[in-house]
Amino acid sequence: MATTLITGGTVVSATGRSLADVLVDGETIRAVLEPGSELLGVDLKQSVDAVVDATGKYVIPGGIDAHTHMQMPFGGTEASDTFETGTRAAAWGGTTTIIDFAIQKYGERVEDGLAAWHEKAAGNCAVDYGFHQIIGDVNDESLQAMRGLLDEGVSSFKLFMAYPGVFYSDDAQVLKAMQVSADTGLMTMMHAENGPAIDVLAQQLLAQGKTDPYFHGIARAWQMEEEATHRSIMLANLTGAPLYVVHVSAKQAVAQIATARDGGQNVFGETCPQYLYLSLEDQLGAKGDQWGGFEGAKWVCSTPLRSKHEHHSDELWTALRTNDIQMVSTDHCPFCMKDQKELGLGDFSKIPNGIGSVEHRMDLLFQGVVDGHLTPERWVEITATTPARMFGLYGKKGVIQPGADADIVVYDPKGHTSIGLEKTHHMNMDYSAWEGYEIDGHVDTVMSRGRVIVDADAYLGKAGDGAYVRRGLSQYLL
Ligand code: DUC
Ligand code: ZN
Ligand code: ZN
Repeated sequence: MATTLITGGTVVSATGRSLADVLVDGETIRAVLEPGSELLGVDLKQSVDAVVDATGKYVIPGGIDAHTHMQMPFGGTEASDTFETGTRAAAWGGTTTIIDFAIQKYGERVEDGLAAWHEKAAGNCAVDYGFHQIIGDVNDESLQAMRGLLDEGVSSFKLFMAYPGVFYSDDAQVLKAMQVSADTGLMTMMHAENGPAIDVLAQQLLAQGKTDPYFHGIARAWQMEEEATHRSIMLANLTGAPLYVVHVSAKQAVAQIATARDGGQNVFGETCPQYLYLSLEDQLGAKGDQWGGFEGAKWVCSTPLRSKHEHHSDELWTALRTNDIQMVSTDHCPFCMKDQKELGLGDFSKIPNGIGSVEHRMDLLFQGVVDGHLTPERWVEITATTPARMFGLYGKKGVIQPGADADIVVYDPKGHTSIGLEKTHHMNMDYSAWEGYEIDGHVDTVMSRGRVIVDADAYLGKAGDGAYVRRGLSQYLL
Protein backbone atom coordinates (compact mmCIF):
# COMPACT_ATOMS: atom_id res chain seq x y z
CA MET A 1 0.00 0.00 0.00
CA ALA A 2 1.18 3.53 -0.74
CA THR A 3 2.76 5.72 1.89
CA THR A 4 2.28 9.48 2.07
CA LEU A 5 3.90 12.14 4.22
CA ILE A 6 1.97 15.33 4.86
CA THR A 7 4.66 17.83 5.77
CA GLY A 8 4.98 21.32 7.16
CA GLY A 9 1.37 21.83 8.24
CA THR A 10 -0.27 22.72 11.53
CA VAL A 11 -2.20 19.73 12.79
CA VAL A 12 -5.37 20.97 14.48
CA SER A 13 -7.28 18.78 16.89
CA ALA A 14 -10.15 19.51 19.26
CA THR A 15 -7.64 20.14 22.02
CA GLY A 16 -4.79 22.03 20.36
CA ARG A 17 -2.59 22.81 17.42
CA SER A 18 1.02 21.96 16.61
CA LEU A 19 3.41 21.88 13.71
CA ALA A 20 3.67 18.22 12.76
CA ASP A 21 4.17 15.82 9.89
CA VAL A 22 1.62 13.06 9.36
CA LEU A 23 2.70 9.69 8.03
CA VAL A 24 0.02 7.73 6.20
CA ASP A 25 0.51 4.07 5.41
CA GLY A 26 -2.16 2.58 3.19
CA GLU A 27 -5.55 3.54 4.60
CA THR A 28 -4.28 4.42 8.06
CA ILE A 29 -2.42 7.16 9.91
CA ARG A 30 0.79 5.57 11.12
CA ALA A 31 2.47 8.43 12.99
CA VAL A 32 2.24 12.11 13.90
CA LEU A 33 5.80 13.37 14.02
CA GLU A 34 7.87 16.41 14.79
CA PRO A 35 8.36 18.34 11.53
CA GLY A 36 11.23 16.95 9.47
CA SER A 37 11.61 13.86 11.67
CA GLU A 38 13.71 10.92 10.68
CA LEU A 39 12.32 7.55 11.69
CA LEU A 40 14.95 4.96 12.72
CA GLY A 41 17.52 6.85 10.70
CA VAL A 42 15.34 7.02 7.61
CA ASP A 43 14.56 10.36 5.93
CA LEU A 44 10.84 9.89 5.52
CA LYS A 45 10.48 12.46 2.78
CA GLN A 46 12.82 10.43 0.60
CA SER A 47 11.33 7.04 1.33
CA VAL A 48 7.55 7.58 1.11
CA ASP A 49 5.65 7.19 -2.15
CA ALA A 50 4.17 10.70 -2.04
CA VAL A 51 4.64 13.96 -0.20
CA VAL A 52 1.87 16.50 0.38
CA ASP A 53 3.25 19.93 1.19
CA ALA A 54 1.00 21.55 3.77
CA THR A 55 3.28 24.43 4.68
CA GLY A 56 1.24 27.31 6.11
CA LYS A 57 -1.94 25.24 6.11
CA TYR A 58 -4.11 23.44 8.62
CA VAL A 59 -4.13 19.65 8.64
CA ILE A 60 -7.43 18.51 10.12
CA PRO A 61 -9.46 15.32 10.42
CA GLY A 62 -11.91 14.93 7.55
CA GLY A 63 -15.32 16.41 8.28
CA ILE A 64 -18.17 14.19 9.45
CA ASP A 65 -21.64 15.29 8.45
CA ALA A 66 -23.92 13.31 10.73
CA HIS A 67 -27.20 14.41 9.15
CA THR A 68 -27.83 13.94 5.44
CA HIS A 69 -30.74 12.75 3.30
CA MET A 70 -29.43 11.51 -0.04
CA GLN A 71 -32.18 10.55 -2.53
CA MET A 72 -34.78 10.69 0.24
CA PRO A 73 -38.40 10.32 -0.91
CA PHE A 74 -40.09 13.31 0.71
CA GLY A 75 -42.74 15.94 0.05
CA GLY A 76 -44.06 14.18 -3.06
CA THR A 77 -40.64 13.99 -4.69
CA GLU A 78 -37.13 12.77 -3.94
CA ALA A 79 -34.08 14.66 -2.63
CA SER A 80 -32.08 15.52 -5.74
CA ASP A 81 -28.63 14.32 -4.67
CA THR A 82 -27.99 10.64 -5.13
CA PHE A 83 -25.45 8.95 -2.91
CA GLU A 84 -23.03 9.40 -5.81
CA THR A 85 -23.54 13.13 -6.41
CA GLY A 86 -24.05 14.03 -2.75
CA THR A 87 -20.98 12.27 -1.41
CA ARG A 88 -18.87 13.66 -4.25
CA ALA A 89 -19.99 17.16 -3.28
CA ALA A 90 -19.20 16.30 0.34
CA ALA A 91 -15.67 15.31 -0.71
CA TRP A 92 -15.20 18.60 -2.54
CA GLY A 93 -15.99 20.39 0.68
CA GLY A 94 -13.72 18.39 2.96
CA THR A 95 -16.31 16.03 4.41
CA THR A 96 -15.06 12.45 4.35
CA THR A 97 -17.87 10.70 6.22
CA ILE A 98 -21.63 11.16 6.11
CA ILE A 99 -24.25 9.53 8.29
CA ASP A 100 -27.45 9.31 6.27
CA PHE A 101 -30.92 8.30 7.42
CA ALA A 102 -32.31 4.93 6.38
CA ILE A 103 -36.11 5.07 6.49
CA GLN A 104 -38.70 2.68 7.83
CA LYS A 105 -41.92 4.06 6.36
CA TYR A 106 -45.35 3.50 7.87
CA GLY A 107 -46.36 -0.13 7.40
CA GLU A 108 -42.82 -1.25 6.49
CA ARG A 109 -40.36 -3.48 8.31
CA VAL A 110 -37.30 -1.75 9.81
CA GLU A 111 -35.01 -4.39 8.32
CA ASP A 112 -36.39 -3.72 4.84
CA GLY A 113 -35.91 0.04 5.18
CA LEU A 114 -32.29 -0.41 6.19
CA ALA A 115 -31.65 -2.90 3.39
CA ALA A 116 -33.11 -0.45 0.86
CA TRP A 117 -30.65 2.25 1.99
CA HIS A 118 -27.72 -0.14 1.72
CA GLU A 119 -28.81 -0.85 -1.82
CA LYS A 120 -28.98 2.84 -2.72
CA ALA A 121 -25.53 3.60 -1.28
CA ALA A 122 -23.41 0.52 -1.95
CA GLY A 123 -20.82 1.04 -4.67
CA ASN A 124 -21.89 4.64 -5.28
CA CYS A 125 -20.26 6.72 -2.59
CA ALA A 126 -17.19 8.93 -2.87
CA VAL A 127 -16.61 8.95 0.90
CA ASP A 128 -17.40 6.63 3.79
CA TYR A 129 -20.97 6.48 5.00
CA GLY A 130 -22.99 5.17 7.92
CA PHE A 131 -26.70 5.08 8.69
CA HIS A 132 -29.08 6.20 11.38
CA GLN A 133 -32.49 4.52 11.25
CA ILE A 134 -35.68 6.56 10.95
CA ILE A 135 -38.52 4.76 12.71
CA GLY A 136 -41.59 6.02 10.90
CA ASP A 137 -43.93 3.46 12.42
CA VAL A 138 -43.37 2.64 16.10
CA ASN A 139 -45.18 -0.62 16.81
CA ASP A 140 -44.43 -3.93 18.57
CA GLU A 141 -42.57 -5.30 15.56
CA SER A 142 -40.43 -2.21 14.94
CA LEU A 143 -39.64 -1.86 18.65
CA GLN A 144 -38.32 -5.40 18.56
CA ALA A 145 -36.37 -4.77 15.34
CA MET A 146 -34.67 -1.76 16.89
CA ARG A 147 -32.91 -4.14 19.26
CA GLY A 148 -31.09 -5.64 16.28
CA LEU A 149 -29.81 -2.32 14.89
CA LEU A 150 -26.51 -2.26 16.77
CA ASP A 151 -25.55 -5.61 15.21
CA GLU A 152 -25.95 -3.85 11.85
CA GLY A 153 -23.60 -1.03 12.86
CA VAL A 154 -26.51 1.38 13.41
CA SER A 155 -26.38 2.90 16.90
CA SER A 156 -29.01 5.64 16.62
CA PHE A 157 -32.59 6.08 15.45
CA LYS A 158 -34.68 9.11 14.66
CA LEU A 159 -38.25 9.89 15.60
CA PHE A 160 -40.42 12.74 14.37
CA MET A 161 -42.77 14.76 16.55
CA ALA A 162 -43.66 16.56 13.30
CA TYR A 163 -45.15 15.49 9.95
CA PRO A 164 -48.44 13.80 10.98
CA GLY A 165 -49.39 11.13 8.46
CA VAL A 166 -45.80 10.77 7.27
CA PHE A 167 -43.18 10.02 9.93
CA TYR A 168 -45.01 11.29 13.02
CA SER A 169 -44.81 9.50 16.37
CA ASP A 170 -47.22 10.43 19.16
CA ASP A 171 -46.07 10.69 22.77
CA ALA A 172 -46.96 7.07 23.55
CA GLN A 173 -44.83 5.90 20.63
CA VAL A 174 -41.98 8.20 21.60
CA LEU A 175 -42.11 6.85 25.14
CA LYS A 176 -41.96 3.23 24.00
CA ALA A 177 -39.08 3.85 21.60
CA MET A 178 -37.17 5.75 24.26
CA GLN A 179 -37.56 2.80 26.61
CA VAL A 180 -35.75 0.70 24.00
CA SER A 181 -33.14 3.45 23.68
CA ALA A 182 -32.52 3.41 27.44
CA ASP A 183 -32.32 -0.38 27.43
CA THR A 184 -29.95 -0.75 24.48
CA GLY A 185 -27.92 2.48 24.60
CA LEU A 186 -29.06 3.43 21.08
CA MET A 187 -29.15 7.21 20.74
CA THR A 188 -32.64 8.68 20.27
CA MET A 189 -32.51 11.45 17.68
CA MET A 190 -35.50 13.75 17.70
CA HIS A 191 -37.11 16.05 15.16
CA ALA A 192 -38.65 18.24 17.85
CA GLU A 193 -41.56 20.29 16.52
CA ASN A 194 -45.22 20.02 17.47
CA GLY A 195 -46.46 18.70 14.12
CA PRO A 196 -50.24 18.54 14.77
CA ALA A 197 -50.35 22.16 16.00
CA ILE A 198 -48.16 23.33 13.10
CA ASP A 199 -50.50 21.70 10.60
CA VAL A 200 -53.49 23.60 12.05
CA LEU A 201 -51.60 26.91 11.89
CA ALA A 202 -50.55 26.20 8.30
CA GLN A 203 -54.12 25.48 7.20
CA GLN A 204 -55.36 28.67 8.90
CA LEU A 205 -52.69 30.78 7.16
CA LEU A 206 -53.49 29.24 3.77
CA ALA A 207 -57.20 29.90 4.31
CA GLN A 208 -56.29 33.59 4.80
CA GLY A 209 -54.50 33.59 1.44
CA LYS A 210 -51.04 33.57 3.03
CA THR A 211 -49.48 31.11 0.65
CA ASP A 212 -45.89 32.36 0.20
CA PRO A 213 -42.84 30.50 1.58
CA TYR A 214 -42.48 33.18 4.26
CA PHE A 215 -45.52 31.72 6.03
CA HIS A 216 -43.80 28.36 6.37
CA GLY A 217 -41.70 30.13 9.00
CA ILE A 218 -44.75 31.66 10.67
CA ALA A 219 -46.60 28.34 10.93
CA ARG A 220 -43.55 26.63 12.38
CA ALA A 221 -43.24 29.14 15.22
CA TRP A 222 -40.44 28.86 17.77
CA GLN A 223 -43.00 27.91 20.42
CA MET A 224 -43.64 24.73 18.42
CA GLU A 225 -39.94 23.87 18.61
CA GLU A 226 -39.45 24.83 22.24
CA GLU A 227 -42.50 22.88 23.37
CA ALA A 228 -41.54 19.69 21.53
CA THR A 229 -37.92 19.98 22.65
CA HIS A 230 -39.09 20.26 26.25
CA ARG A 231 -41.50 17.34 25.87
CA SER A 232 -38.85 15.11 24.35
CA ILE A 233 -36.41 16.04 27.13
CA MET A 234 -39.02 15.14 29.75
CA LEU A 235 -39.75 11.79 28.12
CA ALA A 236 -36.01 11.10 27.90
CA ASN A 237 -35.63 12.07 31.52
CA LEU A 238 -38.38 9.67 32.55
CA THR A 239 -37.05 6.77 30.51
CA GLY A 240 -33.30 7.41 30.84
CA ALA A 241 -32.83 7.51 27.05
CA PRO A 242 -29.89 9.49 25.64
CA LEU A 243 -31.40 12.22 23.46
CA TYR A 244 -29.93 14.13 20.52
CA VAL A 245 -32.13 16.95 19.21
CA VAL A 246 -31.55 17.51 15.50
CA HIS A 247 -31.52 20.82 13.60
CA VAL A 248 -32.03 23.15 16.56
CA SER A 249 -32.90 26.64 15.32
CA ALA A 250 -34.75 28.44 18.13
CA LYS A 251 -32.85 30.02 21.00
CA GLN A 252 -35.63 28.85 23.31
CA ALA A 253 -34.93 25.23 22.33
CA VAL A 254 -31.24 25.83 23.06
CA ALA A 255 -32.23 26.98 26.54
CA GLN A 256 -34.23 23.79 27.10
CA ILE A 257 -31.24 21.68 26.10
CA ALA A 258 -28.86 23.71 28.25
CA THR A 259 -31.10 23.34 31.30
CA ALA A 260 -31.32 19.58 30.83
CA ARG A 261 -27.56 19.29 30.44
CA ASP A 262 -26.97 21.44 33.50
CA GLY A 263 -29.12 18.92 35.36
CA GLY A 264 -26.80 16.13 34.22
CA GLN A 265 -29.08 14.63 31.58
CA ASN A 266 -27.67 13.01 28.45
CA VAL A 267 -29.24 15.55 26.10
CA PHE A 268 -27.39 16.92 23.09
CA GLY A 269 -28.14 19.41 20.35
CA GLU A 270 -27.14 19.86 16.75
CA THR A 271 -27.54 22.97 14.68
CA CYS A 272 -26.97 23.56 10.95
CA PRO A 273 -25.24 26.30 8.91
CA GLN A 274 -28.57 27.70 7.68
CA TYR A 275 -29.60 28.62 11.23
CA LEU A 276 -26.28 30.33 11.87
CA TYR A 277 -26.34 32.53 8.77
CA LEU A 278 -29.81 32.81 7.22
CA SER A 279 -33.11 34.31 8.39
CA LEU A 280 -36.88 34.34 8.03
CA GLU A 281 -36.86 37.86 6.63
CA ASP A 282 -33.87 37.76 4.26
CA GLN A 283 -34.33 34.28 2.80
CA LEU A 284 -37.84 32.88 3.42
CA GLY A 285 -39.22 36.35 2.73
CA ALA A 286 -37.02 36.96 -0.33
CA LYS A 287 -38.44 38.27 -3.58
CA GLY A 288 -36.47 37.69 -6.77
CA ASP A 289 -36.64 38.46 -10.49
CA GLN A 290 -37.21 34.87 -11.50
CA TRP A 291 -39.52 33.57 -8.81
CA GLY A 292 -41.06 36.70 -7.28
CA GLY A 293 -42.42 35.99 -3.79
CA PHE A 294 -41.75 32.28 -4.33
CA GLU A 295 -37.99 32.87 -4.18
CA GLY A 296 -38.07 31.98 -0.49
CA ALA A 297 -38.90 28.36 -1.39
CA LYS A 298 -35.16 27.85 -1.84
CA TRP A 299 -34.80 28.02 1.93
CA VAL A 300 -37.89 26.13 3.08
CA CYS A 301 -36.66 23.58 5.58
CA SER A 302 -37.81 22.35 8.97
CA THR A 303 -37.16 23.50 11.57
CA PRO A 304 -37.47 26.83 9.70
CA LEU A 305 -35.19 29.82 9.45
CA ARG A 306 -35.90 32.18 12.35
CA SER A 307 -36.45 35.95 12.62
CA LYS A 308 -33.25 37.96 12.60
CA HIS A 309 -34.90 40.43 14.97
CA GLU A 310 -35.04 37.73 17.65
CA HIS A 311 -31.29 37.00 17.42
CA HIS A 312 -31.50 33.20 17.30
CA SER A 313 -28.29 32.99 15.24
CA ASP A 314 -26.30 34.94 17.82
CA GLU A 315 -27.51 32.60 20.53
CA LEU A 316 -26.59 29.56 18.42
CA TRP A 317 -23.04 30.82 17.88
CA THR A 318 -22.75 31.40 21.61
CA ALA A 319 -24.16 27.95 22.36
CA LEU A 320 -21.56 26.43 20.06
CA ARG A 321 -18.85 28.14 22.08
CA THR A 322 -20.27 27.14 25.46
CA ASN A 323 -21.08 23.57 24.36
CA ASP A 324 -24.79 23.98 25.03
CA ILE A 325 -24.93 22.87 21.37
CA GLN A 326 -22.32 20.24 20.58
CA MET A 327 -22.03 19.98 16.82
CA VAL A 328 -23.03 21.18 13.37
CA SER A 329 -24.47 18.95 10.66
CA THR A 330 -26.23 20.08 7.50
CA ASP A 331 -29.58 18.24 7.31
CA HIS A 332 -28.58 18.12 3.65
CA CYS A 333 -31.88 17.53 1.82
CA PRO A 334 -31.61 19.23 -1.59
CA PHE A 335 -34.41 19.90 -4.04
CA CYS A 336 -34.32 21.77 -7.33
CA MET A 337 -36.59 24.77 -7.81
CA LYS A 338 -37.76 23.38 -11.16
CA ASP A 339 -40.35 20.62 -10.72
CA GLN A 340 -39.54 20.10 -7.03
CA LYS A 341 -39.83 23.27 -4.92
CA GLU A 342 -42.35 24.34 -7.58
CA LEU A 343 -44.78 21.77 -6.18
CA GLY A 344 -45.55 24.37 -3.54
CA LEU A 345 -46.38 27.29 -5.85
CA GLY A 346 -49.49 28.83 -4.28
CA ASP A 347 -49.28 26.62 -1.16
CA PHE A 348 -46.20 26.81 1.06
CA SER A 349 -47.18 23.61 2.87
CA LYS A 350 -46.51 21.66 -0.34
CA ILE A 351 -42.95 22.92 -0.82
CA PRO A 352 -40.55 20.01 -0.25
CA ASN A 353 -38.65 20.78 2.95
CA GLY A 354 -34.90 20.90 2.65
CA ILE A 355 -31.69 22.78 1.89
CA GLY A 356 -28.49 21.46 0.33
CA SER A 357 -25.28 22.29 2.19
CA VAL A 358 -23.19 19.13 2.44
CA GLU A 359 -20.50 20.69 0.26
CA HIS A 360 -20.12 23.90 2.24
CA ARG A 361 -20.33 22.99 5.94
CA MET A 362 -16.58 22.96 6.59
CA ASP A 363 -16.10 26.27 4.78
CA LEU A 364 -19.10 28.00 6.35
CA LEU A 365 -17.97 26.97 9.81
CA PHE A 366 -14.41 28.03 9.06
CA GLN A 367 -15.84 31.44 8.28
CA GLY A 368 -17.09 31.28 11.88
CA VAL A 369 -13.43 31.06 12.90
CA VAL A 370 -12.50 34.03 10.72
CA ASP A 371 -15.42 36.03 12.10
CA GLY A 372 -14.34 35.35 15.68
CA HIS A 373 -17.13 32.97 16.73
CA LEU A 374 -14.94 29.87 17.09
CA THR A 375 -11.33 28.85 17.57
CA PRO A 376 -9.78 26.55 14.95
CA GLU A 377 -9.86 23.81 17.61
CA ARG A 378 -13.57 24.26 18.20
CA TRP A 379 -14.14 24.23 14.43
CA VAL A 380 -12.53 20.81 14.24
CA GLU A 381 -14.41 19.65 17.31
CA ILE A 382 -17.91 20.58 16.14
CA THR A 383 -17.44 19.39 12.55
CA ALA A 384 -15.44 16.18 13.01
CA THR A 385 -14.40 15.11 16.50
CA THR A 386 -17.71 15.44 18.32
CA PRO A 387 -19.72 13.89 15.46
CA ALA A 388 -17.36 10.91 15.68
CA ARG A 389 -17.73 10.64 19.46
CA MET A 390 -21.46 11.29 19.43
CA PHE A 391 -22.12 8.49 16.99
CA GLY A 392 -19.59 5.83 17.90
CA LEU A 393 -16.86 6.42 15.31
CA TYR A 394 -14.17 8.05 17.41
CA GLY A 395 -10.66 6.63 17.16
CA LYS A 396 -11.27 5.48 13.62
CA LYS A 397 -12.70 8.83 12.50
CA GLY A 398 -12.64 12.41 13.79
CA VAL A 399 -9.03 12.56 14.93
CA ILE A 400 -5.50 12.58 13.53
CA GLN A 401 -3.70 9.96 15.54
CA PRO A 402 -1.87 6.66 14.87
CA GLY A 403 -4.32 3.93 13.97
CA ALA A 404 -7.08 6.24 12.77
CA ASP A 405 -8.38 6.13 9.22
CA ALA A 406 -6.34 8.51 7.05
CA ASP A 407 -9.30 10.85 6.43
CA ILE A 408 -7.42 14.13 6.30
CA VAL A 409 -8.06 17.61 4.92
CA VAL A 410 -5.38 20.15 4.15
CA TYR A 411 -7.15 23.47 4.63
CA ASP A 412 -5.67 26.79 3.58
CA PRO A 413 -6.66 29.53 6.03
CA LYS A 414 -5.28 32.11 3.61
CA GLY A 415 -7.17 30.69 0.63
CA HIS A 416 -10.53 31.80 -0.69
CA THR A 417 -13.73 30.05 -1.79
CA SER A 418 -16.53 31.72 -3.73
CA ILE A 419 -19.78 29.79 -3.39
CA GLY A 420 -22.39 29.82 -6.12
CA LEU A 421 -23.79 27.96 -9.11
CA GLU A 422 -21.14 29.13 -11.54
CA LYS A 423 -18.42 29.01 -8.91
CA THR A 424 -18.09 26.25 -6.33
CA HIS A 425 -21.13 24.00 -6.63
CA HIS A 426 -21.13 20.23 -7.11
CA MET A 427 -24.46 19.33 -5.51
CA ASN A 428 -27.23 18.21 -7.84
CA MET A 429 -29.35 21.34 -7.47
CA ASP A 430 -30.36 24.05 -9.92
CA TYR A 431 -29.65 26.80 -7.38
CA SER A 432 -27.38 27.32 -4.41
CA ALA A 433 -28.83 28.23 -1.03
CA TRP A 434 -25.42 29.85 -0.43
CA GLU A 435 -25.14 31.87 -3.64
CA GLY A 436 -22.71 34.75 -3.18
CA TYR A 437 -21.13 33.56 0.04
CA GLU A 438 -17.42 34.30 0.13
CA ILE A 439 -15.25 32.20 2.43
CA ASP A 440 -11.84 33.25 3.70
CA GLY A 441 -10.41 29.76 3.48
CA HIS A 442 -10.10 26.89 1.05
CA VAL A 443 -10.16 23.10 1.00
CA ASP A 444 -6.88 22.26 -0.75
CA THR A 445 -6.46 18.51 -0.42
CA VAL A 446 -8.84 15.80 0.76
CA MET A 447 -7.68 12.33 1.62
CA SER A 448 -10.13 9.52 2.26
CA ARG A 449 -8.62 6.41 3.87
CA GLY A 450 -5.20 7.29 2.48
CA ARG A 451 -6.31 8.13 -1.06
CA VAL A 452 -6.18 11.71 -2.30
CA ILE A 453 -9.65 12.32 -3.74
CA VAL A 454 -9.57 16.10 -4.10
CA ASP A 455 -6.48 18.15 -4.82
CA ALA A 456 -5.86 21.58 -6.32
CA ASP A 457 -9.49 22.01 -7.38
CA ALA A 458 -9.67 18.64 -9.12
CA TYR A 459 -11.67 15.60 -8.15
CA LEU A 460 -9.52 12.47 -8.30
CA GLY A 461 -11.85 9.91 -6.73
CA LYS A 462 -14.60 7.72 -8.10
CA ALA A 463 -17.95 6.30 -7.12
CA GLY A 464 -17.43 3.31 -4.88
CA ASP A 465 -14.37 4.68 -3.06
CA GLY A 466 -16.54 5.14 0.02
CA ALA A 467 -17.33 2.18 2.25
CA TYR A 468 -20.03 1.49 4.83
CA VAL A 469 -18.87 2.24 8.37
CA ARG A 470 -20.32 0.26 11.22
CA ARG A 471 -20.79 2.42 14.29
CA GLY A 472 -20.65 1.59 17.98
CA LEU A 473 -22.57 3.20 20.83
CA SER A 474 -22.06 6.89 21.57
CA GLN A 475 -18.74 7.82 23.15
CA TYR A 476 -20.05 11.21 24.28
CA LEU A 477 -22.44 10.45 27.14
CA LEU A 478 -22.18 12.59 30.28
N1 DUC B 1 -36.31 18.71 7.61
C1 DUC B 1 -35.96 19.12 6.39
O1 DUC B 1 -35.87 20.34 6.15
N2 DUC B 1 -35.73 18.22 5.42
C2 DUC B 1 -35.74 16.83 5.66
C3 DUC B 1 -36.43 16.42 6.85
C4 DUC B 1 -36.53 17.43 7.90
O2 DUC B 1 -36.84 17.13 9.02
ZN1 ZN C 1 -35.92 16.61 10.87
ZN1 ZN D 1 -33.15 15.68 8.50
